Amino acid sequence: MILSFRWYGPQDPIPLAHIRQIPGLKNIVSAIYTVPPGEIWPLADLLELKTEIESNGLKFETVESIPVHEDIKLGKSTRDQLIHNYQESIRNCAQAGIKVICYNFMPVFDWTRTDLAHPLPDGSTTLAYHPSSISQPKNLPGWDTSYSPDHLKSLLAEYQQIDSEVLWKNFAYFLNAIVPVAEAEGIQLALHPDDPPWPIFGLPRIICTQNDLDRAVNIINSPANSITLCSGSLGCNPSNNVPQIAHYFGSKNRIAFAHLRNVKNNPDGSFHESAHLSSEGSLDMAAIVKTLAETGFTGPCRPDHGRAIWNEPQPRPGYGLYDRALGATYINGLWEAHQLNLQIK
Ligand code: DNO
Repeated sequence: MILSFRWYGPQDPIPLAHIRQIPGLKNIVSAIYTVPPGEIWPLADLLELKTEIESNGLKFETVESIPVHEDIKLGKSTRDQLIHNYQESIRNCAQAGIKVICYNFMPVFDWTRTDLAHPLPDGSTTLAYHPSSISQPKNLPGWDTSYSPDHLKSLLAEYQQIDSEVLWKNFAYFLNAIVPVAEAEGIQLALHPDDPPWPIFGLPRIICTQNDLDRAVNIINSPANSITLCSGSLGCNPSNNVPQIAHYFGSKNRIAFAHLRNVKNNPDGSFHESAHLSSEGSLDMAAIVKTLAETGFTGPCRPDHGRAIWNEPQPRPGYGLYDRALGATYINGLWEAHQLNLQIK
């Protein structure tokens, strides 16, 4: 496991020098945020980012995410040019030393919450989701892509024609074009599950369960076609057994990237993102890390969203330094314990 941390590039208020002070932290997960979705990520931009990260004593080997243009998901005639551009971005990433590229196939919206500052009893705030408050589509500040109200309206109208099987078909078309390129370039693509893992605003969501992930990795049976094990995204549906999912894909060697965070699920279908510690939420984080250790996971792993604590300003909700750093040290502890355990066995 390579302990990693997401950083939003030079515009991120968190200095790389501070991230480096997290014990055991070696790698940065980042992206080119200045290029619109669908366009080629220039090699020069990737190299510039890499140089900045390396000059702070860290490595840049994981990209999260190269956004997939909506025309690809919609299967429009423009998709071939856009897929060609995606292939070029993969090639440029490989030239810059990237080994893992995370991406998702969620129509229009990336991760979605209804409350960005849900108060917890300890005085911290966190991201939360309540089914009854999910009415109006809104762009969230943490997303890599956001749309103007008019663009959003026309996109939602276009998706009226797309059901989940059409989306699967368009996804397979995309994978068939990009996986061979990734494979040739020595890159692992890491499909991120949908968050939350159910349809929202009447839009289909197809990467929600172990079966969905399995269908995806079987479209092309190659380690280049792997997944991101995101405990929080999968875990907010209590019927997803995250340790079991980790075991299933870990044993097949198809987990290229791990996002570790905890969620507290409530009987009414609402959830909030708790502190990483198992006892704070609904997920058995120790079991998840143990499974990754036992199945020989060697890829990048990052703490995911954190709460807002110690009055830290969070221009990007969930992506402050303090609570994610606590999450990182917790992951370190779990990992060390399991490594020790494996040696003793
Ligand atoms: C949430 C993240 C997601 C993730 C993308 C991957 O904070 O885990 O935004 O980056 O869905 O493509």
